[in-house]
Amino acid sequence: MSGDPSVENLLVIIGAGGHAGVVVDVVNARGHLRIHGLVDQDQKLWRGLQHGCEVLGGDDKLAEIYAAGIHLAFLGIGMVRPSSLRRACAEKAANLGFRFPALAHPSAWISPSATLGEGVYVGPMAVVNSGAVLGSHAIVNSGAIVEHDCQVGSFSHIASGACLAGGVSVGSETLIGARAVVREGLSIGNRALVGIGAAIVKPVPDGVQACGVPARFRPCK
Ligand code: JB2
Repeated sequence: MSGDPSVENLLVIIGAGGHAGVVVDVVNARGHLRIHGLVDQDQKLWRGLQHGCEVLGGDDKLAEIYAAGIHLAFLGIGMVRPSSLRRACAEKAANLGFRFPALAHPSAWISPSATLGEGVYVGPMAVVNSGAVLGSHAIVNSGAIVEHDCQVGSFSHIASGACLAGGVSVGSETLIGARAVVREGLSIGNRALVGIGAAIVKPVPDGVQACGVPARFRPCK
C-alpha cells in the first residue's frame, strides 16, 4: 500500500477503446474509485482524452504510475476472439505489483453466494446467480445471464445477452458470443468460441468454434 489516502482509490485502465468506455462508465456509476487515466499502445491517443479520461501513454508508463502510489488497475480491453492479449496485459501489470478490483454495474444482480475473482467485470443488467464462480478478469457483459452454479474461467468473456443455464462450465480465454445460449450442465473448453446467437446442446471441446442453431463445430482459426 502507498499509505497515501489521496491515491489509494485511484485506478489506471489498460486500453482506451470500446470496452474501456464501458469500464469508465461502471467506475463512475459505482463512485468508490477514481480514474487516474488510461494506457494504450496506440501512440496517436497519447496525451489526448478518451471517454473523458487522459491517455497517459503506453504500457511502459505503468511502472511510473505504480511508483507514484497508484496500485489499482483494470483491464479495459475486451475480446471478440479467443486471445491471450488480455492475459498478457494483466500479467504485465501484476508483475509490477498492481492489484485488480472486481467491478460490477449497480444494475447487475450478483448473488451473495457468487464468487468473483480479481479484475472481473459485470456489466449493466447482467445476472450472476447463486453459487456461480467467475475466474479472474472474466467479463459478464451487458444483460448476460450466468445461472446458478456456473463456472467461468479466467479471461473468458460472456458477451452481451448470452445465457449460461445452470451448472455450465466455461474454460479460460473463451468467448461466448452475444445472445448465445448454453444448455444446463454442459462444459465449454478453453480458448473456444461460441458464435453470436448459437444454441449449444452438447459439450464444446478446447479450441473449437461452435456456431448456429443447433451449433456445428469446427476448429478455431
Ligand atoms: O498491449 C496493449 C494493447 N493492445 C491493444 N496494451 C494496451 N495498453 N493497449 C492495447 N491495445 C489497445 O486496446 C488498442 O490500441 C485499442 O485502443 C484497444 C482495444 O480497443 P477496441 O475498441 O479495438 O476493442 P475493445 O477490446 O475495447 O472492445 C472490444 O471488445 C468489447 C468487449 C470491442 O469489440 C467491443 O465492441 C466489445 N464490446
